[in-house]
Amino acid sequence: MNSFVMTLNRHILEQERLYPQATGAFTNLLIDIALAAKAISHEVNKAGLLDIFGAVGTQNVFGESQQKLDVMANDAMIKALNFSGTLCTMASEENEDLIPIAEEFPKGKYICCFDPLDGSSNIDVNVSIGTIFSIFRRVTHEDQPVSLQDVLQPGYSQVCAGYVIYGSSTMLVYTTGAGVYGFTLDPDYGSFILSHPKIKIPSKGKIYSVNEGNYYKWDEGVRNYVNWAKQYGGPDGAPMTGRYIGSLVADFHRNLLKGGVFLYPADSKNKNGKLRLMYEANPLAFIVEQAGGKASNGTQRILDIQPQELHQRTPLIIGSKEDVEIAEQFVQGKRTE
Ligand code: AHM
Ligand code: MG
Repeated sequence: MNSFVMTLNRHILEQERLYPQATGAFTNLLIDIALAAKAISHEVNKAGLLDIFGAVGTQNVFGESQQKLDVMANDAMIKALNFSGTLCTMASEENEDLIPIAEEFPKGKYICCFDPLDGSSNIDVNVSIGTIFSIFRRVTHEDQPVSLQDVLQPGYSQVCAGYVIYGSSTMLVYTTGAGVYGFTLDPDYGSFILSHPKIKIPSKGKIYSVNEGNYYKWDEGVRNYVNWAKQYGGPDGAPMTGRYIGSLVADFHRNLLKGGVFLYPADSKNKNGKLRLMYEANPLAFIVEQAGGKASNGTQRILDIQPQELHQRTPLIIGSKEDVEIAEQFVQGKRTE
């Protein structure tokens, strides 16, 4: 490998050196998340073999019991984060309550919220899925027992957020508030290599991404926006292009690089939308803002929402700045066409 290759570890170290008071704890935390991501990536790549080597719940040819991938991904994250010695607690989309750090490990001042395997309903059909994470610093004193108050912080307090996409290659994208950086996993070396420095989302895109099967359950404002987007929303008043994978990380990643808007609005069935504030909306909102984009629930900036509960849902409109602003106008009834 040539010495100019910027690996994720080097990049994190370099960023941390910008802060003389840094202790290295944060570096360890991100390195451990990357380690879990590699383990998950490895398992995701083998997912199709489950049908050949045995179904979930049975043993494989080596006598090992098969685990559902989302359970495996959750375990991998919990194990890696326990070990890092940098957290005081963690929260996963898969666990109802906060996950304490195991007795035997040292504790730190950070909190990590994560969705271990988002879009897992897509595993069976070989569609890209992802892991999303969000990191906060605790607000109570380190001598106190950690509480829910430490976790329920608005998104603007995040110190880091990122996601891993298990796609045609595996990529890790993260921000610490100083720009967005994307790394591609080199399967030969097992290293994440900087492939997308300083990612910026175009200020206006031509892609709209939404589950239109919900059309008749939406409010009029959302319907008006989507009707407008498919007629006039693109460059020079041309129609926008529809793209919907149904896997948030994949839909978001495409829009981040190409521009456009992703919506999961509230509907008559899901009054607060479907996606989770702490595990999905907040981390992606931090990333999109760092890339020059926007994220809103229709009336409020996602990062300003004060969470009330761990698994709170929120409507989400996220992507290119102009596209999100136009969608907000429709949702708020300020525009109908
Ligand atoms: P999950 O966390 O249970 O995997 O659900 C989240 C997923 C997102 O990846 C995706 O954006 C959304 O659900 C798709 O929902 P729908 O199938 O209703 O369009
Ligand atoms: Mg999810």
